[in-house]
Amino acid sequence: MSRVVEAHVNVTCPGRNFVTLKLVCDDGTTGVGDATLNGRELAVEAYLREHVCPMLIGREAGAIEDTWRYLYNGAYWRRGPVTMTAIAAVDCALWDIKGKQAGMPVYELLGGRCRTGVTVYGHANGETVGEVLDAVQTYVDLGYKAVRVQAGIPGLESTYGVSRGKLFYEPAEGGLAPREETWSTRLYLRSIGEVLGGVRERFGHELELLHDVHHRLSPIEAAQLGRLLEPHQLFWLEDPVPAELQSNLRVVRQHTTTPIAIGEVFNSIWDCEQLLREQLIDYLRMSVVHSGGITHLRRILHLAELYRVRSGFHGATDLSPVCMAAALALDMAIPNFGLQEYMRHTPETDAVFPHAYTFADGYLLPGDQPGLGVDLDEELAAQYPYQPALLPVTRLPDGTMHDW
Ligand code: KDG
Ligand code: MG
Repeated sequence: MSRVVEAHVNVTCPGRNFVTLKLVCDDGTTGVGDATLNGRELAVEAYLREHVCPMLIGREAGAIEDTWRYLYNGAYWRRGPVTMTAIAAVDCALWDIKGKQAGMPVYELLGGRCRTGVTVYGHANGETVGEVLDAVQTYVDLGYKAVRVQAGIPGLESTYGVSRGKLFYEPAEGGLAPREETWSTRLYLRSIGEVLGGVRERFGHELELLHDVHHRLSPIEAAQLGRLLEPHQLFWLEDPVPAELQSNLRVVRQHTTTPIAIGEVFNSIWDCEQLLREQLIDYLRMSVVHSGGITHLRRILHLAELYRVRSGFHGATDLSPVCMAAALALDMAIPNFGLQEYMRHTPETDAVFPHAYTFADGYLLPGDQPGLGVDLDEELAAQYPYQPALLPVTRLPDGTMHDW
C-alpha cells in the first residue's frame, strides 16, 4: 500500500493564473490536480494549503473514494466552488497516481475507451459578421467539426467572449477590481440571429454550431431566443439563463426545441439534479476541476445517462491542461459523451504543463501515458509569478448590476 508523503500547491501565471496540487507518495509516484478557480485562485490555494494538505499526509493513496468522502461527507461545510475545486484537485491527483502505479491511462481505469477520439469545439469570435465568418473559417481549416460563435453587439462598446478572431484569448483582465461592461438584451436579440444565420449560409449544415449566452436572459427571453435560432439548428444554446432556480428551464423548454447546455458554474450534483430528472437540458457543462473531480463528475454523468443527457464539459483557458487531461479521461470512458470544449492554451502554458494529449482533425486524442498524461514543470512555473486578474462585471444601460 502506498501512502501520501508530500502535498504542495503551486500558483503560476504563464499568461493567466493556474493553481495546481502536486502529491508525492512514499514510492516516489507523483500526481497532479488542477485547482484553478478563475479570479478566486488564492482562496483555493489557501484552502488546500491550510486545511486539506495537512490531512492528506499519511493517507492511503489508492483509497480515492474514501478520500473523496473524507473531504466531502466528512466535512461540516459542504459544496461551494472553493471546497469542490479543492476536492477535485486531490481527487485528480489520486487518479493520476493510481494510473501511474497501475501502468495505465486513467480512462482504462474508468472502464476503458468508448470512442477513438474526443470531438471538440473551438471559439470563433469577431466584432462584425465578417470577422466572425473569417474566424469560423480558421477553425474549419484546422479541421474542427464544431464551432462556438460569439459576436459583438452593434451599439455596445464591448461584448464578453469576443476577441476579434484570435486563436488564443483570455477573458480575465489584470487588476484588483473588475472592468464594467454594459449589456442590452434588446440590442443582443436584434443582432444575434443575423450572425448565426450568416454562418449557416456560408458554411452549410455539416458544421455543428454552438452559442453561449453567459446567463444574460430571463426565462421567457431565452425561450424567444431559442425559437429565433431554431432555423439555424444549433448543436446547443449555452447558459441562456442563470440556473440557481432549476425550474427556470421549464419555461425555456416549453417553448423551443433548440438544445440547451448548462452547468459550467455548477459544483455538485445538487446544482443539476432537477435539470436531469425533468430532462430540462440536453448537455451538462460541468467541469472536472469545479465539480469535485473525476469521482463526482463520473457519478453525475452516470445519472445523466438515465435521462438521456450528454456531456459537454467546460474547457476554457482558465481550466489548466491538467483539467483538460482529466476531462479527456472521462470523455473517453463515459457512454453519454456529447462534445468537449477546447479553448487553446498559449504556448507558454503548454510548456509549463507538458501533456500527452494532441489535437488532430477536430479531435483531441488523450495518448496512452500511464495516469493523466500531464505534468507541472515547477522550475518553469516559478518564472511566472501570480498576477491578480478578474472577469468583467455587467450592468444594464441604466446602471443596474446584471447577472453573470
Ligand atoms: O471563468 C469563466 C470562463 O471559463 C467562461 O467565461 C468561459 O463561458 C465560458 C465558456 O463557455 O467557455
Ligand atoms: Mg460558457
